[in-house]
Amino acid sequence: MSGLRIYGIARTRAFRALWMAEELGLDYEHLPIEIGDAGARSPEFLKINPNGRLPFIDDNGFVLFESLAITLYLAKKHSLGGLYPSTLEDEAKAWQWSFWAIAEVDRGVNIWSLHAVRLPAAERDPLKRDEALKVLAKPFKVLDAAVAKQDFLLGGTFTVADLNVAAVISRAIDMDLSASPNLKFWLTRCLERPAAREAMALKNKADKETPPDVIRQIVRINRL
Ligand SMILES: N[C@@H](CCC(=O)N[C@@H](CS)C(=O)NCC(=O)O)C(=O)O
Repeated sequence: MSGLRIYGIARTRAFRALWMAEELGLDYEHLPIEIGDAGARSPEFLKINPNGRLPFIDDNGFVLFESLAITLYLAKKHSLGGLYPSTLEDEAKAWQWSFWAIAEVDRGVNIWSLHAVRLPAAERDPLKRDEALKVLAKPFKVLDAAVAKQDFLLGGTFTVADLNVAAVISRAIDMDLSASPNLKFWLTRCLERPAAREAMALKNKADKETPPDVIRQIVRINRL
């Protein structure tokens, strides 16, 4: 065992950390705890992550929260010059795309997936779904252009920049992406990687096993 523990059921943003751990071939422990009072907000886990949110990791006593900080940390620790760029400029680009994903598309994709796919059909709000699509249209054009002439965000090879952005928008794979064909091919390329498939299998299983009340709780807690 590498001493790395990843906390959070794979349906949550823990998926991002799991995908990275799989890319790196790490021998990690996955603790698939739930959101809310029975899980991340219980006194036991609030002691580790006072935010009460998922994911967080404990890497041999080093605790870290924020999903994309976790992926950047793991990539730099285990794959400097590989998944993690070795030049100052490419490192900055990886941060750029990671912050961009959180700021520009994370919430929109989440709202879209809840109101297009994950909530029971009768409880989906088409206005929220359509508004999310409007919010996503411009940033998706930016991403589409970024991968129009190169296979990956930093050039010819897959890096943590691709993993972070693709993981944040992974649920958009169920969207009609015909207006962003380059984005669609790039996202498919990223999600077809063996490590992504492993993590997606965990996520899909968790999705299937999630009761509607938990989905309702997600909508309520985060006002989505
Ligand atoms: N920016 C944080 C967001 C963490 C977050 O909101 N996690 C969700 C699960 S995907 C959560 O724990 N929600 C339940 C809650 O806030 O109680 C990250 O990327 O790690």
